[in-house]
Amino acid sequence: MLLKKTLLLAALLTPSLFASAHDYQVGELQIEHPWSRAMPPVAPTAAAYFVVHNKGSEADRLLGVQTPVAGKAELHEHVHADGVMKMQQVQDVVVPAGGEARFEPMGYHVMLFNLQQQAKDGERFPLTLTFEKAGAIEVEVAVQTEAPVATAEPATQDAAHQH
Ligand SMILES: [Cu+2]
Repeated sequence: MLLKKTLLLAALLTPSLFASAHDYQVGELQIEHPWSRAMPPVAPTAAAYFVVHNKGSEADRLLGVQTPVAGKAELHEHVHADGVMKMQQVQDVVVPAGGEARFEPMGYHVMLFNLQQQAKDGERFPLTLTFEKAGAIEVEVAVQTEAPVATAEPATQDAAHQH
């Protein structure tokens, strides 16, 4: 009886506790665990995050993003201006040779506007990333309530802004 209960509990908890990391490969680039924080149904926008690793010897650039679930998708960064945090659009984001570009809370992010509807925890939606050299790749963005462990705590706010 107790065993049954334990197994059921484990089954219920598994999806959120061990949300599987997923990643994608395009050319020399690896896109690690695209995710988005679950938002209230009425929220007009959402943000998507991931890490792009570049194993190549040349820098690449993320030029743009597209998704069928939003009317508009932009590349954004957070900046300090007069002691206030705000975000603004950027035209592209460099992925240095042998390095990475991190899209994470309080840093670079993909901003989604005019959502047809908010995705729920556990759902996924497609996002196409277009790179200057590696080309385009469609990834699935996992919607979750918590930030993945790797990106949950940027060392400090300042460190998160040294892009
Ligand atoms: Cu933004």
